Amino acid sequence: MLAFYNEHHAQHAGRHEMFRGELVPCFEKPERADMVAAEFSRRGLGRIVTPHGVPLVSLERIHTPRYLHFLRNAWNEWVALDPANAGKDAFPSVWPVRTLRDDIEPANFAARMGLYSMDSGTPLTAGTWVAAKTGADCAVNAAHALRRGERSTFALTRPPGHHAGADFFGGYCFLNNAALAAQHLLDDGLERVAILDIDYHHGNGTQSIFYHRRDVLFTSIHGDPKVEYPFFLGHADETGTGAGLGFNMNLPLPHGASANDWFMALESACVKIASYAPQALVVSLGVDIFSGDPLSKFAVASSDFLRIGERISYLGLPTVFVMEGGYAVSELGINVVNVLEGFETAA
Ligand code: SP5
Ligand code: ZN
Repeated sequence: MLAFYNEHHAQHAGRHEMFRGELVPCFEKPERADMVAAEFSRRGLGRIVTPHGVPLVSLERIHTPRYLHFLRNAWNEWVALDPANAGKDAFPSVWPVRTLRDDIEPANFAARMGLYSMDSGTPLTAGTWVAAKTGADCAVNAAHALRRGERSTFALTRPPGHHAGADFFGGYCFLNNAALAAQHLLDDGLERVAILDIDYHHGNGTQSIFYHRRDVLFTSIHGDPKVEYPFFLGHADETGTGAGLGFNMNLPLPHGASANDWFMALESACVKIASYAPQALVVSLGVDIFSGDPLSKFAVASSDFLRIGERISYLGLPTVFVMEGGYAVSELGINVVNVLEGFETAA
């Protein structure tokens, strides 16, 4: 399996995130990718290569130009407000919720932070743009390599991507790597691509990007949004709209769901994917479903991740794995690479 990795991910290193009225250390940190790269190499699963930089027009296939413009310049604007800001992470504090207008872009920086975000748990830092862009490069390169004949590829990226929408960041995500990979596969000639999102949190950004489309099937297994982040999307009755009706499947599970509950949901997702007959699969590979994860409440064991990879492999599809969440850092490499090894062994 060919893996794409860029050391610039480490330039996105938030100091803190907002949680229950306090700033706590970020869960989403550079060591995460280092752990996965080390384990991938240790098991000899394949080569790790540096991606080529993709043009901004590739990102504009998924993200709006005004959002990309904002993201690229946000840190400079933040520091321009006050040179002392260079030592602090930037957070949003005001949002255009129902009844407020989001069609006029404010001049004020804090207002634009709110316009282009969904939560206060996602710090924007000096290196955020570079890290997110080189991460997106990994995802697009991984999709491209699949079209050149690889059976499976791995975008070893952070920050993650599946909460990011066409024009907003949040949930530690800035650019939607899985959506960019899926779109690249379509732009390179495929007609139907399926996405399987196994991160503990619903991939609200990915769902929203493809909700009205039938050329991408989105399937997701996640904590029930009645009790879990991102709270405002991910219910079972969200099945797509317009031409996209029937091409979105959510499988929410309650807190405390067992590995068996989870594998039953995976079976439903795989049946749906097989019936769609896609030409390729993109897996949003979050391993925060792990029993030891500090953010989540499912009970999937490290050894179960091998079985997850096996089941995905039986779909028999060219597959791009894109790294998402997973915050039990010392087990992160083992859990992610177990999925990849299970896939490769069954292939
Ligand atoms: C990609 C991804 O997995 N994003 C997850 C974003 C979750 N943000 C909400 C975090 C809530 C923090 N809860 C702290 C619990 C400490 N015991
Ligand atoms: Zn997650």
